[in-house]
Order: sequence, then C-alpha cells, then structure tokens
Amino acid sequence: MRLLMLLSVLEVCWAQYNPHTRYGQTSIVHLFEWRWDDIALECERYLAPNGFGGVQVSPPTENAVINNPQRPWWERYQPISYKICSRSGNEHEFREMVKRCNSVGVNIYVDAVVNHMCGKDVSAGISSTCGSYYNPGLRDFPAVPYSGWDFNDGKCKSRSGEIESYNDIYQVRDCRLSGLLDLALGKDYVRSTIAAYLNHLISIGVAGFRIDASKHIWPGDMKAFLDKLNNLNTHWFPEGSRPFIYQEVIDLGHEPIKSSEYFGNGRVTEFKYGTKLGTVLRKWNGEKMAYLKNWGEGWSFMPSDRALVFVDNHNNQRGHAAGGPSILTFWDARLYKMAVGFMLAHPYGFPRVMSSFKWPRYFENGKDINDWVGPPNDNGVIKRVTTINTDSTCGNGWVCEHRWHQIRNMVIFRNVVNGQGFTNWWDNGSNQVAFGRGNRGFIVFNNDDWALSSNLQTGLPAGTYCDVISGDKNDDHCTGSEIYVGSDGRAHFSISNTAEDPFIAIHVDAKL
Ligand code: AAO
Repeated sequence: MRLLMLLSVLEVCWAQYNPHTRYGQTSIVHLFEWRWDDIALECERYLAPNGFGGVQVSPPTENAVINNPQRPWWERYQPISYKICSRSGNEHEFREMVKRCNSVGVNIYVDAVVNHMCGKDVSAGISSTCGSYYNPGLRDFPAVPYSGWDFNDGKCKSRSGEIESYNDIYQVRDCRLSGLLDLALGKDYVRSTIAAYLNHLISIGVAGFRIDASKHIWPGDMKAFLDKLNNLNTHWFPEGSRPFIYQEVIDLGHEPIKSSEYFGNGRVTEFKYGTKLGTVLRKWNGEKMAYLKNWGEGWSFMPSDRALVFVDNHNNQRGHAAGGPSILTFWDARLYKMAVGFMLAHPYGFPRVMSSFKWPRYFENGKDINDWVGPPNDNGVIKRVTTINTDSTCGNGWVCEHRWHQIRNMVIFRNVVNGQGFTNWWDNGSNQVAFGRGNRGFIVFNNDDWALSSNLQTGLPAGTYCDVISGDKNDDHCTGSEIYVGSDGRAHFSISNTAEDPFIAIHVDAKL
C-alpha cells in the first residue's frame, strides 16, 4: 500500500506533465527563431539570473529551404530529415547550447515537428539546410529514410488528399495539413524513427517537447511513440524523469476534436486562454476584468495541471491559426504587458512567455501580407541578438519581450509566490481588479477609463514594498513607486488610467 502511494507520488513528480524546471522556476520562454549560440548566451547572462525555467527552441532539424517567398520563418515546419542542422545552427552548436543552459539550470524544450515532412509541392532537389537530397513528389526522404510506405496517402479519404473539413476527425488525422506530407504514425517503423529522433535529443540533455500539430496525430499513435521515449538524461535530471510533453492542439470549443483526448499523453496548449484574455483587456463583447474572478476552469478551460498557457504564440501573433483579432502582442505593448502580468500572477496553468522578432507588418484587406517574413537576417543568415545595455532590451530587430522589465519582474513574481493560493480578490465591478497569492504577493490592475484609488487587503506582512512594475528593488531602495502595507495587511493603491503601465505588483522579495 505504502509502495503504491509512493509510486503515485513519484508518477506526479516525474511524469510527462512536469516541466522539471529547477530551483522553483515556474515559467518558460519561447525564443522564436533564435540561434543556438545566442540562446546559450541568453541562458547565462539573462534567463538564469532572472528565474526563467526553460526555453522553447524552434524546430532544430534539417528543413526544406523555401525561396518563394524568401526564407519564411515557416520553412522550419517542413522537415526533410532528423539531422540537427537548421538556420539556428548545427548539432555541435545545439549540444553546446543544451550543455550551457543546463549548467545554469535553464531547460531546453524542442519544438518537435513529427506529424509530417515538407509540403508536397516543394520542388525536389538539394535545397535543404544541410544539403540532404529529398523528393516530395516520390515521397522519398533518404536521409531519414522515409519512402512512400511511410505516408498516409492511401489512408486519407478526402477528395483532394488535404484536410477539407475540421469537422471530420478522420481527415484531420489522416490527410495533409496545408499540403504537408502526412506521416503514417500508425506504422511501427515511423513511430520508432520518430522516437529515435527524440531520444537523440533526450540523450543530448533536452527536458521535453512541444509536439507540433498534435491535433493531426491520433492520440493513440502519439502515445505509441511517446512510450518509446527514454527518461531524461541523469547527468542533469533526477533518475526516472519523463520528458515534459505539451501538445499543440487548437481547441476553441467548436470542433469535434477535443483537447481532453490528449491529456493522457501530456499537457496541451490552451488556446482559449489568449483569445479570451485579449477580449477582456480590449473590453470587447462586453467583457470586463471583474469577470476574471473565476479565470481558469471557471471559463471552461482545461484542468490547470494539463494546461500550457500563453498570451500569444508565433502563429496567432501574426494572424495565423487560432486566435483571431483579439490576441494581444508586442504591437499592443501597453495591454500586452498587463496580459502577461496577469498570466504570470495567476496560478492557472504552466506559462510560456513569447519572445519575438519584428517584421514589417502590413495589412491589405484585413490580412497581414508580410506574415511570412523570416527572422532578422543577412542574406539568409540569422542575425545575432544584440543587447542594448542601458535598458537591457534588444537590437537588430529582436523584440525580446522577455527582457521588458515589467515582464521579467513578473516572471520573478511567479517564482516568489509559487505554491500559494489565489486570495484576496477585489474588483470594482468593472475593470479595476486585484488579487493576492497567499502572503507572498499582490497585484492590482486598472483598465478602466478613470483613476483607481482604493484601500485593499493584500494579505502581506506589514512593511514598505517596491512596485516591480514601475521599478526595481536595488539594494535597499526602490526605483519605482513604494507601497506601504499596514499591520492589518491593508495598503492604499492609486493608479492613473493614463499611466504607462496601469498596474502595480508587490511581493515579499521586493520588500524594502
Ligand atoms: C506553408 C504555407 C502553405 C503551404 C505549406 C506547404 O503557408 O500555404 O501549403 O507551407 O507547402 C507553419 C505555418 C504554415 C506553413 C507551415 C509549413 O503556419 O503557414 O505552411 O508552417 O511551412 C492548423 C493546425 C495547427 C497549425 C496551424 C498553422 O491544427 O497545428 O494550422 N500550427 C502548427 C505550427 C505552425 C506550422 C504547423 C503547425 C505545421 O504552430 O507554425 O505551420 O508544422 C482552425 C483549426 C486549427 C488550424 C487552423 C488553420 O482554426 O481549428 O487546428 O490550425 O484552422 O488555420 C478561428 C477558429 C479556429 C480556426 C481558426 C483559423 O479562430 O475558431 O478553430 O479560426 O481558421
């Protein structure tokens, strides 16, 4: 009996739902399209010192080089082999990154594109990031190797061979997603080949995977290759640790395929989160922040311990895939910082912070015609992320939202309040809200068109706190505004509706 209990505790601790972040770190960042050598540096100089638990990296495998349009970011979602060889770097550089990040306690999670290979119409030849030959027309990928037997062409029942309707679960799993050659994950050879690729990454020291296009993989086929995965490398992780798995399933509630079908395999991306939070902060459809009181499962989201949450991702920040116009991004910086601040303060889900590059956004008939533009580059070679030391933000076209001090400080806030409940909710019935995390932290928002001036119960010990949104605690003084919590736990807050950042956050590590 006791052994059984111990086993079930271990299962929760080491299972695929656990990101295995170290030192009580509680969030990860997606460094979209960064080079491996830049990520290694970032782990050492910024992420570890500021409490980030891990990095989601772009797909590392060899991919088709697309020249029309010119080197779009999305070419990396068209693998042609499982060699670690992409615009971000080669295998040596990838290994160095994993080693250097692991050494400072920052995990690496790989975006794994295993549902498909490249598009069927990509021209055959040697235009690939590592020079391997492939022929999509013949379904020939000798560098894996995959051949015609390994694709779902015969299994797909739609007329065109493409997914024509998201209401047909067979099409979604057996047909091509926008022309991408659909791998036959029902076959043991394909499952084993994918598992071998992922096990190679595990042996290098990665901590887990985002499984791209999971909706297009039968949950049972997914389980079959996940079951073949090794435990994490014991050089860095406790014995018996399973790789962290989060599956990209877009379930906004209107299609027959449900996120819940995938819970057995790992966590799932909760796309309702960013869509709804954007709607609330934009005050669309009569939404107000006061309604966030029961945010999470109360909004018909998936269970918190299955959810991977984010305000925006690399698709919906440029109008691709699910989300729509409500999604907040760095382009709407003021509301965006509030949204990310809310996400990081709130206990629901496991959060991923987005870190983007800027592109020349240009709308024609409501669509961004530059949504394909790839990362900052010189003749195709990805540019280094330069940092501007005075304010620690980035140059060379990199946005580095994770370095915005409001976002960075909220990453730290989440670590400080880890494990505390959701407490002391307050709202004005409109868009002024506040809540605490036990006796460790408290946050107040004003998204109304009038000033906030209120005396609120913070739940915190008496003292003077530094607001980590308007400033930082430096030694024993605060570069932003100070908040005085009385012996009864109450404090007075005022936030102008025209403030650059109309929110205040305090926590016990920023007590003066
Ligand atoms: C590129 C070209 C294509 C070309 C293809 C092959 O753009 O024109 O045919 O190459 O040559 C990325 C890019 C793609 C790119 C691809 C390969 O985004 O543009 O194609 O690389 O280079 C579905 C999937 C989801 C997927 C998403 C994009 O379910 O998994 O499409 N996301 C991942 C990655 C993404 C990547 C891939 C997968 C492929 O994050 O970066 O593609 O590796 C509905 C469904 C969703 C579905 C969308 C598609 O969503 O529910 O499951 O996502 O449609 O648009 C409302 C609805 C919502 C609906 C949405 C959009 O919000 O409520 O349900 O509208 O209609």
